[in-house]
Amino acid sequence: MRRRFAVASFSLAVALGCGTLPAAAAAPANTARSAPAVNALAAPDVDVTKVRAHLSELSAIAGRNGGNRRSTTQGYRDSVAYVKGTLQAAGYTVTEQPCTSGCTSGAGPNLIAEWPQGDANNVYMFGAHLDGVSAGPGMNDNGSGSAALLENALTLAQQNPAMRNRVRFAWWTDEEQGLNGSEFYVRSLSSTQRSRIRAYYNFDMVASTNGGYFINRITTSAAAPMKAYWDSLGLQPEENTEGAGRSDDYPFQQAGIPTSGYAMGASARKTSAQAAKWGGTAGSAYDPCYHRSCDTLTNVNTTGLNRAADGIAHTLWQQAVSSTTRD
Ligand code: DTR
Ligand code: ZN
Ligand code: ZN
Repeated sequence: MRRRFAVASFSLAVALGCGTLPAAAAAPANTARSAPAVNALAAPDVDVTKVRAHLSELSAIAGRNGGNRRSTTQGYRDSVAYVKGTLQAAGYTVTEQPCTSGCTSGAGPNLIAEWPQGDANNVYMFGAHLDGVSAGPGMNDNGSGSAALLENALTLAQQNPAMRNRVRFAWWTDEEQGLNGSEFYVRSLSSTQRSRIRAYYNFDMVASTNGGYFINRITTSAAAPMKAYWDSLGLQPEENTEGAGRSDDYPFQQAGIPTSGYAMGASARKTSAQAAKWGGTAGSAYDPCYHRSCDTLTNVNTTGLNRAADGIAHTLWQQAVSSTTRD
């Protein structure tokens, strides 16, 4: 029944162009003696309208708090309260981790939410920084990653599939002041806890208005499901060279944990070859409002945001949701 659903949703997804990608769709039907499918269950579509609704909440929070969500401000603490309350309402147990060393004085906490099913010895983490800079509301940087992740967590809870592995979500504090929240988190883990994290996926600026389709460490096996999804949409993704070492995947990478993630780019300029394949303006920044007051709700590329949100779901389902077994 699940498998029929997966196949049916695949054709529907292709027809709608929303690209749900079940790994087993290409497998021949008559494979009774072969190994079980790795994952026959397709990820659901993540509703980009709902992702945008989370962004609107974060925008309103900035508006009530002097126009920004910097880690040391009430705008950040209200952002934490919004994400936390929304997750709790969906059934998550959510932990605030105060950053007690290495963070800016007065920085708010990291927020960690784990879906309590699947093998706790195999953890797949998905993270985004929730803080912004003081110049503006931080809608692309990084309301986009934060909101895409939140709607994925809600979608997982709502679907409640049988789980093979553990999924843990994180919203980081104080990234803009030096990757401090994520670095504190990685340092707070014992070596055993670190060794259980099979991969960490980062989402920082996934809705740049003149963006490209970038994947961190694109040739690694951790990146494979992220790349497979964007490949299935024909996006021809490239390595995220601009963002290397500049976001919250870096402390995980330094600790020897496989990392990947999506990004659409910051202040670097789009090349003419990139404009030819992705559209947009060659010679202009991927995000012309990077760290500026104009990083508002109008500075959000909804198409890119949708493709990131759906690719996160694809990766999460591939890595952690149970496969359907064959006879
Ligand atoms: N961590 C980003 C910095 C950043 C710079 N270039 C890129 C490219 C892709 C993603 C992120 C970045 C920030 O928060 O400002
Ligand atoms: Zn950022
Ligand atoms: Zn930034």
